[in-house]
Amino acid sequence: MAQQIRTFGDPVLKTQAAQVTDIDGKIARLVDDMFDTLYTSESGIGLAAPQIGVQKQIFVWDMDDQPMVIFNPEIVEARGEWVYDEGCLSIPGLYVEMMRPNEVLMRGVDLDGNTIEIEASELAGRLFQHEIDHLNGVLMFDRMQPEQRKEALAEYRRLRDAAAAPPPRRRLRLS
Ligand code: QAP
Ligand code: CO
Repeated sequence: MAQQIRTFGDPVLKTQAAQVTDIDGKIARLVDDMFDTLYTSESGIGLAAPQIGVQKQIFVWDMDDQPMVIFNPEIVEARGEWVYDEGCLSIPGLYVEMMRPNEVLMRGVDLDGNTIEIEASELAGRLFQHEIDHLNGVLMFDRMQPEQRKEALAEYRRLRDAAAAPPPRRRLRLS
């Protein structure tokens, strides 16, 4: 079942997620919920367990109609630099140019419990770094310089408040 996506300000997004020790039926159902939530979202390509309130080291992604999941992921090598307009389902509407390493090597565990390594650059490399940040309680704001953070926070608050505002009142008069 699709779960509610936790947004910036929710304390769960700032916590360190715990390692997954056994991949049982309960974990499989959680992964299903994460995919349901990802596919129910508008244009999401990656989702980490803390974003649905679960403090476990899991993230799912789907960049080209290929559902993927990884447990206990870590970046073991990173090189280069790449600037990208990064977004996050937990910070809806905000996209911020961020510099991060371009090419990464990610190591983790798949659904069968096997250790896997995935090499990626550009969009996929960015996704892996972004989602692993979630598992460590790190959000985009935490990676910004003070100036950029101030500006981005102000912009996000504007977006959020505008989205939460009640619709304008309209009255229909008898003619
Ligand atoms: C993480 O991000 C990511 O603001 C996944 O209104 C970041 O799926 C992957 C989204 C950078 C690659 C590069 C964001 C959807 C989705 C929003 C997402 C929004 C609707 C973000
Ligand atoms: Co995110």
